[in-house]
Amino acid sequence: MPDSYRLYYWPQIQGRGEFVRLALEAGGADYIDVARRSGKRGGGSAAIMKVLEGGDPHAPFAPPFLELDGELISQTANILAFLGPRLGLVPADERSRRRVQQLQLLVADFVAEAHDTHHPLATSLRYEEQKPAARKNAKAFTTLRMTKYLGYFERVLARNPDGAQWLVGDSLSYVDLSLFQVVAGLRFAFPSAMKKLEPAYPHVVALAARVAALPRIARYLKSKRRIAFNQSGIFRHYAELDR
Ligand SMILES: N[C@@H](CCC(=O)N[C@@H](CS)C(=O)NCC(=O)O)C(=O)O
Repeated sequence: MPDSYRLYYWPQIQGRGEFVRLALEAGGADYIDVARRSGKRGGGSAAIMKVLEGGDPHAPFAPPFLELDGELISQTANILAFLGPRLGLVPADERSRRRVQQLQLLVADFVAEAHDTHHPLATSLRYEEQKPAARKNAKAFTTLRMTKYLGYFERVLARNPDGAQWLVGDSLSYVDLSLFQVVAGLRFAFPSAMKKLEPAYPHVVALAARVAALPRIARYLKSKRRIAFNQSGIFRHYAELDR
């Protein structure tokens, strides 16, 4: 029996761990969400800290990270590039795989900017300590950056020579799952901005619906394994930032 994948991510939030969870779920992988186990069963944030501070020469800088057969693999996009071929979530040819990864790195940039709307000055400061800057940042994000990123993904889909169903080629890849997650996060964080913007990005909206309807993903989204969006994650809803 091969080992189960062991995912390590903060147990209270979807965060960047969610991009990995979605791939594991869509690929039907056998995995353990280590930190979501009880402390008694070796879970909780302590499980993450134990690895980070345990002295392994390849210990990651931060979660999410994946453990398999004693190897620790970190960086969200890198974890997905590792999982993609194993879980059937990338096309077979190298060129397409590079394109999937390029788009995944763009998702990472998009996610970092979404995070910075509520933490524009410093991640270490509380939101309440950076509210005026957050307002300015969120305004620029919702009017200029969201439109630029969503517009780009819309064009990638519309111009896909294999049809506009998926971002690369003619089948689902991990970056489709990630774009779904970004759309879900933006809907939670900026419902009013998204309501206005969505009609301009019909292919992106359709892709998000297509991913949500995949049988394994639909089951996962209804399950307890899917943590609800909340005010501690990357995507947070502050009404004053969604004007
Ligand atoms: N580039 C990394 C970023 C990892 C990251 O920022 N992890 C956050 C949670 S989403 C964290 O715990 N960071 C701790 C820190 O930066 O000190 C990735 O994509 O995985």
